[in-house]
Amino acid sequence: MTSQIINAFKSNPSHDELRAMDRDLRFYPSQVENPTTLSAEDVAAFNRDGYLKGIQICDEPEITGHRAFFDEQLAKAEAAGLGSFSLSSGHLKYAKIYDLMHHRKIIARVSDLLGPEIIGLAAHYFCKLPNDGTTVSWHQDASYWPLTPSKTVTVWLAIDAADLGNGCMRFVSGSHHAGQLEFRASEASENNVLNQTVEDVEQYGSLVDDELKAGEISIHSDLLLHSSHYNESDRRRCGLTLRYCTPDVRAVPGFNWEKEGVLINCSDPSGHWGHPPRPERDFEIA
Ligand SMILES: O=C(O)CCC(=O)C(=O)O
Repeated sequence: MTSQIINAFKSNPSHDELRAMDRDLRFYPSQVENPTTLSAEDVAAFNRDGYLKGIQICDEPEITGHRAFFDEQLAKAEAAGLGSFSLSSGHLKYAKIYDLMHHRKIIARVSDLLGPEIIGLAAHYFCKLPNDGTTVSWHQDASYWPLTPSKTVTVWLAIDAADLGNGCMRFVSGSHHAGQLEFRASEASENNVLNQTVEDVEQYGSLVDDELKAGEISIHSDLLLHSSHYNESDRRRCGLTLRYCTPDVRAVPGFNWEKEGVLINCSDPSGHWGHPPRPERDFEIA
């Protein structure tokens, strides 16, 4: 079974390409003064710690529907010989994920951090099967992405409940203030589904477990150090990552990331973002 990630348009830069890129990778605190759904304390906590967690978005019937949808897509991916991490660029392939990216309650929270005008950038399932041995090594998202400046947040929607036993995410609180950190190529023994590893992360802050009930989200800054350990349980751990940035962010040419950005509550006079439409029919895995 391959863990190949199937994007729509974009490609992922190599470590050398990333190191050669001129990007502004420093934390831009949220400037939102009158949040509507988060509290002013939540916004201050996000600026201080780099994350928020335990925000309920979907009730039981709603998340059960999203889980059933994922079950179906996972079965098709597995039948095609693909792994549980392969379902990427989901907002361009499935109307259900495009609609989730536009979910009223999610957009309200993200707008309380980024401001009312946002770009829906990416949607990717991170699904650890029971005891599947995969990990996600310590990293900063901004390090991987050909984007500048670093004004992107990730919403991680728990499709299944996530806890320490099945490999929930862990954060290093406050590490987003440290700027971009040196990383090395991950070793095969790490079983990392990605490919960067930052060492000695405890020096940047205290570790926090991102335990979530199904239907809850966490939101983290693209500069926050995070990871997740093996799923040592007999329960699946699936989360849908939804990435959002402000419209002034630019995708570095050559990797087509701009083609996947959807305008949400904004126009784009510069024509930078591709603004792909809501998919009319579901993507068929070949
Ligand atoms: O789901 C995980 O374990 C890691 C997800 C992650 O690295 C991310 O959302 O950036």
